Amino acid sequence: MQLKNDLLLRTLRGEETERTPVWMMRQAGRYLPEYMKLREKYGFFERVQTPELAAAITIQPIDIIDTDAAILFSDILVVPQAMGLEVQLIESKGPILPEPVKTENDLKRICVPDVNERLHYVFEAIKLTKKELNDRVPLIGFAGAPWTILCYMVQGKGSKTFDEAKAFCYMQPKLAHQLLQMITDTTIAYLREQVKAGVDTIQIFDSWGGLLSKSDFENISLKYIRQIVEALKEETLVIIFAKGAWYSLKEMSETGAAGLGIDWCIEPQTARGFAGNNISLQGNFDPAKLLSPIPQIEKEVKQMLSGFGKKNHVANLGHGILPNVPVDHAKAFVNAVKNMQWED
Ligand code: 1CP
Repeated sequence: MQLKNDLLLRTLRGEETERTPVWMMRQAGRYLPEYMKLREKYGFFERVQTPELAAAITIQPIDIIDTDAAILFSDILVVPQAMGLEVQLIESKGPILPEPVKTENDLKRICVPDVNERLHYVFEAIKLTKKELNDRVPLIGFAGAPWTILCYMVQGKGSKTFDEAKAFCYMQPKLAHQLLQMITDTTIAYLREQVKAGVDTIQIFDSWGGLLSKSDFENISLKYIRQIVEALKEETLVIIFAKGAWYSLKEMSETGAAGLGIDWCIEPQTARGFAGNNISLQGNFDPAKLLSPIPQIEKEVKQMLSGFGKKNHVANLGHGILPNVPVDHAKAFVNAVKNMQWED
């Protein structure tokens, strides 16, 4: 079936489009009252593992905010869960992995699973979402980058620095690379099945990539992201979002990815200079700026779009939307992108 709105896919292919496509990272989530209603009734993993609930939550922002793409409601932590680690989600506190990986013995507790056995609910949610979206907009699948997944598997919880995860990589490099390779192999199989189930494009979230120096990012993160892109680039369009890792945009642009996400700490022109002209850039509105008055949002969206130019840009935030953003501010952001008047 032909998508009614394929602006995102055409932009990622490098084609010229009528206007800039727009979606928001974490657009299915806590700032939406409709999400909060389901959150009161069902636990986090119940929402993730029940295809009907995951599909309904995925489609909420399409109905309410009218973004140009849907992103599957799931979480990057379903991968460590499928590999054999317990993952809990504590309300308003975030994820906890009570038995993190610290030693060689711990590594024996985890495996590269059969994704069809352990993550079938994701593929069912994708099929159902595609059906219910009825070709309105493309569906984005995703996974965490191996380094970001290792952060949680080793640290056992969220962190500002992920110092224990870093120490694990620096002090036990052989073990760290074994773990990174296991995550990579699982992720490749997982994303392949997402594509088979019907996602139109995929994003790799390396939320903690920017915590590493350039050389560590290359060795611990990009090396594995490259394997994932290599394995999938013939089958789908791949977006890499490595938050804060602006210093490696050039190297990321050479992986075969179709798009690169950037955050608000780099200017569009500077990012373009690093990434070259043959790739789309995605971003980079400061999520906290959605808290400012609507006229201010509208003004800054115009500035952002002018900075990126008409072609090869997917408008987005520079990281996930915050839970305290008013819904009409999120709408104003999306509408400002849609209503952009270019002066030729
Ligand atoms: O209702 C709740 O309180 C749960 C909050 C929540 C939500 C809505 C979590 C727990 N995960 C999600 C969904 C989610 N997670 C999506 C859905 C699709 C979307 O609308 O975008 C996606 C893409 C993710 C990906 C994810 N999970 C990332 C990468 C993106 C990012 O924001 O950097 C990360 C780092 C996670 C881990 C995670 N899961 C949940 C939380 C609160 C966190 C972050 C924990 C931390 O701060 O370390």
